[in-house]
Amino acid sequence: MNEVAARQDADNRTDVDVAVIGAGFAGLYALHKLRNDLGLSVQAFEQGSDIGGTWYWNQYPGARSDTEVTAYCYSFDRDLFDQWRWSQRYPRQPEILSYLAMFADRYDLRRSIAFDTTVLSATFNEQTSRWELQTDTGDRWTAQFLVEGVGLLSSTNLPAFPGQDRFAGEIYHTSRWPHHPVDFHGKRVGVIGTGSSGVQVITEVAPEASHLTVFQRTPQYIVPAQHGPLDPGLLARIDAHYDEYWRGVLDSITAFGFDESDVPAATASEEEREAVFERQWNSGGGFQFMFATFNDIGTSREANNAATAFIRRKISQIVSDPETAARLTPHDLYAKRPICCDGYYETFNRENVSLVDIKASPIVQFTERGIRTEDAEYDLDVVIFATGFDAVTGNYLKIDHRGRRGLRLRDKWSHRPRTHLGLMTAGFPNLFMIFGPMGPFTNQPPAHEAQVNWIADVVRSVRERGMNAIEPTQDAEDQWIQACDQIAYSTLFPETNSWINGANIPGKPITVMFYMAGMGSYMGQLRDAANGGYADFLFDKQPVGA
Ligand code: NA7
Repeated sequence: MNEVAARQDADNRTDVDVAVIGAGFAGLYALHKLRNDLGLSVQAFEQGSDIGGTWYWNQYPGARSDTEVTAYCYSFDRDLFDQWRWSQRYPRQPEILSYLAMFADRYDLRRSIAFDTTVLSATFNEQTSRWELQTDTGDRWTAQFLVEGVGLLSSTNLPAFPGQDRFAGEIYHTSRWPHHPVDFHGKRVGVIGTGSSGVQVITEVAPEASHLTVFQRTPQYIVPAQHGPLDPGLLARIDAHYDEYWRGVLDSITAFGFDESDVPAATASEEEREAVFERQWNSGGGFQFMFATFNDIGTSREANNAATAFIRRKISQIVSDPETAARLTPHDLYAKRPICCDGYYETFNRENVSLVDIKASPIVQFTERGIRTEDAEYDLDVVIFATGFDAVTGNYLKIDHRGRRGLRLRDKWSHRPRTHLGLMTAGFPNLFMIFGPMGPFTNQPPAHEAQVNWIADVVRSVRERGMNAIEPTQDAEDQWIQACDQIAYSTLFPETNSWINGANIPGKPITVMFYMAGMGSYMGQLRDAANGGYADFLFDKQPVGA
């Protein structure tokens, strides 16, 4: 379809139909769908100097997807899927970035993206029913629809330790990694953080550094990825049943593309459980370990205990020094975002790697020479922060959103984020959040695609009805939040602290932030909303307040 051109208004602002924020997996697809399929005028804004989002920023050594790549890609274009050949099961960051670059070129997306541009504020004008955007480059735009793909895990958490400025060495954060190689040869490296990013960077840097000191606050359950070539059998199955494969992805709980278990652990004997866990350990994958072994690891204490006991035994078998093994061993529930990484525990058998328990002996300060904890000082040349993100809400709240009657999103969400379907929030008409708070807890690319397709249908519907705006009713939003809470509290996830519930950021409200009933159920909710004629939404013909 031919796209509509942008217009310049009397106040020197550029008017478009849709503004998209973010040029990662989500934003790129939104730009393609709305501009190339719907023929709308679309302008995208991206903070980075190039496309990629997460894969642009997270260029740290060892960065790779831990979703099997056949489900970590776009599905809507069969030719694209067939033409692009992934090299391995869990591709490294450069390969994923190349894939996204190819995608941007294939659909001629770059010309509609303003790079090095941060959207500072988005204000809904009730007289015109349009969003007015202010960027850090001084440009002003207006758009009828605002679609944000700003990243679930993009707003960096960089703790400030006393004395950090005095440190004479280099400091990096995994998610703001420089776009040039960093040499660790002969260097004493410290890593703070042992989440998904930490375990990848630790495993990769250990063989290079002269010494690696890992500052661990909370140990995590880490299973092998069993990285390797793509399974030709899986590729052949997808090739023969392409649509069925993707239907299966969207019908599943995790949207990861593997067969999820329907067997409760309680129905298996101890020997059977052991055999199932061992098989999964050997075939790899974090989400697989949680969801392909039994169907109740995340909901039943007994099943959870069986899984954690197995992983604890593995740690003690792999790690030769019993004291180090004990420090690496978690004792809480297995109810965080599951992690996989090859060779992680083995890394602690290296002569040049040591583990510091900073819960027992917290970091007191940085010195000129390194890090001082309560009971020791560590001389370092490089410190890598792998301390994660102000996840889920962080990037939304960085933009000063103002909805109806000047309502600020920061105020509306001061106690917790509130959305309907994880996509829209009452009082902020025509604002769509891709993978926004209270959305599904799943593999992202298939979920992005489903959500953007839904958004495109809504946009079409608003226009076909001759309306100006749409937003969820307060009632629908309240019910969605209630449902999300009910579902989450029927699982074990709220019982552990992590970025999933906001507990990783001091002062952030600890609350449910996901719809945890699975992708299949979520797809049903999206379908119901559309098939019901968006009965839970208010359409607006007149500009609000006119
Ligand atoms: P995570 O999973 O949030 O991990 C962050 C790690 O950093 C974790 O071990 C934290 O310990 C640690 N951390 C955070 N703040 C501090 C301070 N102030 N002092 C010491 N240690 C700290 O982030 P990742 O980047 O690894 O992964 C995030 C997601 O990105 C991942 O789940 C994938 O979905 C992709 P804690 O556990 O809080 O004690």
